[in-house]
Amino acid sequence: MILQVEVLRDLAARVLSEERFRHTLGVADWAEQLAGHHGLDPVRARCAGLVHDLAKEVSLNNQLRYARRWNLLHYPEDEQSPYVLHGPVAAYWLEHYYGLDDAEVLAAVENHTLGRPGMGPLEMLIYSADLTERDRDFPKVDILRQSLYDNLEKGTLACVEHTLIYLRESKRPIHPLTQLTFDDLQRRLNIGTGSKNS
Ligand code: DGI
Ligand code: FE
Ligand code: FE
Repeated sequence: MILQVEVLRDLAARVLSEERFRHTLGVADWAEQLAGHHGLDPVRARCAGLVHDLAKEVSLNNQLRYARRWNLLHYPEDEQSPYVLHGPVAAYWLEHYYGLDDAEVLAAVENHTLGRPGMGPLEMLIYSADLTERDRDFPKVDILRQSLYDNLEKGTLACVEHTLIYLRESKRPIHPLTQLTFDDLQRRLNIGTGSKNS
């Protein structure tokens, strides 16, 4: 499949509820805008935004079934919190059933919920745009938006930190990848600053 905005938009419109599609357009617009600002490819950013939640409305049972069949389970937490699986399931689906062959877009879809250590710019962009698109409304969201505009890496670190705090406060289990992503971004940002923590 060629990376074509119209095709992916139609696919998302067909698969998703109205509400989820609206969120999807919010992520696509914001990711595209941030990409342009930071010198990244806006078309890839828009495409990844359009399909990031493609598997979100598949029942959790079926997500688990697909994840088992396609060997997408890597941590015990994946089965304990199966709502973290919709990114990997969507990426597998897009690659193997729709022939999407853009590795960066696939990785951005795969890792948009938990991140991973060593995230590339498009992965950071989609992870962060997902949390801060125009319909998201929580006290710190404008600070996160500004931070992402100023510096994508620092802004993403702030987004992961926000997720960690939210999970702790709501007493939900923290997936190891979320913590690893946070540690990795912190370490990367410390390199070259002379910090003794690096
Ligand atoms: O699919 P969206 O709702 O647009 O957003 P998302 O893909 O970021 O999923 C958000 C959900 O994922 C939200 O309920 C919090 C959850 N989540 C993110 N990181 C972790 C997590 N849940 C657990 N248990 N552990 C995590 O580390
Ligand atoms: Fe999602
Ligand atoms: Fe989303």
